[in-house]
Amino acid sequence: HIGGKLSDPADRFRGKGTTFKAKLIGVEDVPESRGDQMCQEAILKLQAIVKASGEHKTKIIINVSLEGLKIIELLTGTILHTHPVHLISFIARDLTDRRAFGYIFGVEEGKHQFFGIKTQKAAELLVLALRDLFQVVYEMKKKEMESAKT
Ligand code: I3P
Repeated sequence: HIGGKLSDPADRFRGKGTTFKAKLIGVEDVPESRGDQMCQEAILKLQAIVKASGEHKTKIIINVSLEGLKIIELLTGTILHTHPVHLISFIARDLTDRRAFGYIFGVEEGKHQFFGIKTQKAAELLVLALRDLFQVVYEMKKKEMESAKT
């Protein structure tokens, strides 16, 4: 807060945004756009599938910016998924694993996908960053609408 100037919560998400190290547990089609229990079941199922396969989860970088969420393969730098904020309908912590969470992405009308993620540190850090991002994007939209009115 140099010179008493308050930092803008949007700053963290501008430009390249902020990144988190994680692993992709898996992706699954789900019937609804939201629901805590549905997400908990989906993540447990994906964890079980990975475990049974004996394979390592893909290491990823999650980039969080005003553009939304990008899932980037750590080893190759390939962008595996791009998820704009307005198409993310739900975020759920995994109550059985402090390093896991998931979110629902709206692929198209009536088609929803659940992304299960295991973070390197506490999942809460990424979940809170996403909440902040949603708030920031909401405030920006609101300001845009207000200035369009006048
Ligand atoms: C690993 C261990 C790690 C896990 C890793 C497993 O099994 O469970 O905690 O990483 O997953 O292989 P082991 O102890 O038998 O070596 P995460 O905690 O990040 O899930 P991975 O192989 O999918 O990376």
